[in-house]
Amino acid sequence: KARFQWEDPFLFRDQLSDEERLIADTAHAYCQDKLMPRVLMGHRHETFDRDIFSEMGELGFLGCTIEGYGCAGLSNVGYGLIAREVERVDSGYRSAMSVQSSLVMYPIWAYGSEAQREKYLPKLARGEWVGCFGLTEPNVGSDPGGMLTRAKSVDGGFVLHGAKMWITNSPIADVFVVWAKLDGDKAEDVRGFILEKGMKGLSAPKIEGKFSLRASITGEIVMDEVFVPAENLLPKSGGLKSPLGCLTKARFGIAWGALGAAEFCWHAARNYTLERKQFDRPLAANQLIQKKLADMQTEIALGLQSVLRVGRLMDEGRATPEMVSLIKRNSCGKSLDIARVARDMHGGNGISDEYHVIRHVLNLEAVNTYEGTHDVHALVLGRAQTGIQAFF
Ligand code: TGC
Ligand code: FAD
Repeated sequence: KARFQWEDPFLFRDQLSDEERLIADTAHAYCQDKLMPRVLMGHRHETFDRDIFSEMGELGFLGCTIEGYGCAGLSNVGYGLIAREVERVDSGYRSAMSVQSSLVMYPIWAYGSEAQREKYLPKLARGEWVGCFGLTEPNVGSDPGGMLTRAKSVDGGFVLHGAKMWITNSPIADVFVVWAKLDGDKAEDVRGFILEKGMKGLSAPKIEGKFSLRASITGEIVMDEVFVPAENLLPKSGGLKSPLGCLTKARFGIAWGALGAAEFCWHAARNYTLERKQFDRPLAANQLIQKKLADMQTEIALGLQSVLRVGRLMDEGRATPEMVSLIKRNSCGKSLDIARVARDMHGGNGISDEYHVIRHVLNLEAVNTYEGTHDVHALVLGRAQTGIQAFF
């Protein structure tokens, strides 16, 4: 007789291959043994442990879908499973990993020359170098086509001038994938450049005082007439579709990751309300509490089916950016709701970082905003079904 598994209602794990289950278990063990013990202090004191990159590199987590160049060559589902386990601990650690993988290694692999791939990918895969991705600017967020950063052609290369804002990993980055407009003001003029730490005129000050993703380091990228040699242009980049193509990869990982954070909050709420007694009985004995747990279980179970489906389609080359907008938006919005409700179910203890739920609430606020806000993805989906552009 089939038995209902409350923690895995649709037998999600059964839908994975043996290799995928091994990936998930390996990632789970690393995250619980090595990341979980660091996160409380990392979040409380706003510090990021640089060793995490080397550890993730050793396990093959970085750029894991790339074949060759020292990368693991996993499926997109494999990448999603890792993101889910990392974000079960903290969205900031998943951020650090997804930027390196999807926003730095992917564009170098997809738009770079063979020489660039060989120079950068193995070191990024080992976590020997840290990368960051500069698209957003102080005055340009949801509308990256309006970027002000310019690249001017000069003898032997380009001179880049401008500023990027809210850049994950930038203060500790060795490699900067930066998007700028070359020779014009149209979206078609957008090109990708690889900058390196130490280039004259390049700096990356840390942004202090974040109340979200505190265990991940975020900064600016300031480019004051930075000379970038011609060989550092990503030769196959061209147009806004190049950075947006990277975002599709990263958003896919976020869609998986956010559900990992939600799962943590759901399990924490269940455990807490089973143990805590008020009015002489466990909180979990109340109908209101059970309804909240049922809602969490439902959204997470449905969400996992959706990310797995899009992952399989991506592995078959049949996924579209709109599918990824749908799951990014759904996972982030639902996970944020779940984390907020779980925080409430913990009562006063819910605001203590020792219970971890408030940290997930704070993190998911940023996760719901970056890589395309919840509403921007609604507009993407609205445009796709009505044919009407509602951004402007
Ligand atoms: P639009 O006309 O829609 O598109 C321009 C060209 O790009 C193509 N395209 C895509 N290609 C691949 N993937 C996607 N997701 C794509 N979306 C669009 C499109 O087909 C077109 O190609 P072509 O050949 O016709 O030129 O462009 P638009 O200017 O109307 O903008 C649309 C919009 C608003 C959806 C887009 O600009 C957008 O996504 N805005 C949100 C910005 C964003 O997500 N920024 C993220 C910055 S990075 C970040 O947050 C990292 S946090 C990571 C972490 O720490 O984990
Ligand atoms: P805005 O675009 O100013 O949006 C503000 C509000 O207006 C939002 O609610 C939005 O939904 C709404 N809005 C915007 N346009 C419309 C419209 N047409 N119709 C209706 N509503 C609209 N960027 C990078 O390039 N690299 C990184 O590594 C990176 N890391 C990040 C890390 C963190 C912690 C954070 C917070 C951000 C990061 N970002 C990064 C930037 C992120 O992608 C942007 O914050 C995001 O795209 C939103 O842009 P914005 O903040 O300028 O908001």
